[in-house]
Amino acid sequence: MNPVQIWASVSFVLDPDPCENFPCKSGRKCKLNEEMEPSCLCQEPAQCPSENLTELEHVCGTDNQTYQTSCHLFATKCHLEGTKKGHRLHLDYSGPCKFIPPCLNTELQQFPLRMRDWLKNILLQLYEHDSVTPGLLTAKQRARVQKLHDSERRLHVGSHAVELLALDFEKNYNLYIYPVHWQFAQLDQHPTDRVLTHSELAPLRASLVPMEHCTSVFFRRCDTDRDRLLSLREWCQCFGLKHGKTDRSPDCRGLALCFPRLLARFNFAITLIDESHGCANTHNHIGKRKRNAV
Ligand SMILES: [Ca+2]
Ligand SMILES: [Ca+2]
Repeated sequence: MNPVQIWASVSFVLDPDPCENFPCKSGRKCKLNEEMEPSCLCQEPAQCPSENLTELEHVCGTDNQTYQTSCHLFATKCHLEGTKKGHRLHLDYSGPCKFIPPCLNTELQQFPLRMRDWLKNILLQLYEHDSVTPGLLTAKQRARVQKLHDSERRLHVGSHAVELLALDFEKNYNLYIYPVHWQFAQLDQHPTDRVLTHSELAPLRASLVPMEHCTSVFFRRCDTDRDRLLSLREWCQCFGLKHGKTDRSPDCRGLALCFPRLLARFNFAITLIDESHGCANTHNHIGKRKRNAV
């Protein structure tokens, strides 16, 4: 190799791709212009991965159209930028579009009861997996969940009538505080400011809507000041936590990566946590859905 070749190969090593550390919003890809400067341009939907897809990767848009993947949806949205249609197009929920039945008032009242219990069970599952594969929880989180895990009073995982869930919340109120705060912290990461934007809430909402038809109405009602943001206070009030218990700092950790793969139904829970993100795969049958509970 002559000196010029050596210089050229060294330069190549020293000059990383400018696009490498140039993040783009969903639906856009980094491209270099003639001056070799990076910028984010709309991705072509046809260039999104489209082989070996399963229904799990399909998403339903707010235009009630099924898109092969979220990449296809956001690429389409990007190309519609500046139009009313583009402004209104969002990811509504995971999976192909389907009929979502209206949420009855009785169902809406029961929703937080079942969701609180589900959050508690998700944390307990993480705790058990963390005992086998450490790293899922921080030491502080582990200490908090251990109290919950070791509590003799706690309602064990199972299929419970809403009346029992309500009674348990009254009796063991303190056991539900941390799971509610923990879930908020998982979502509040872009940025971590004690407020959830539509896109921060999306991983939870999009996964739950196809299985829990009250999800959208529930979160819409939580936003009591109607500023399209969910503050920690609104979140806690929505889950029935008392005033004065909503200012404790949630214990935050980067488990958000796991979250988009987490699918669950409150009374018949399945969690799928992608191993590629450093989490374990979990399948847990929490209990059959009680027909009289919905
Ligand atoms: Ca936030
Ligand atoms: Ca609000």
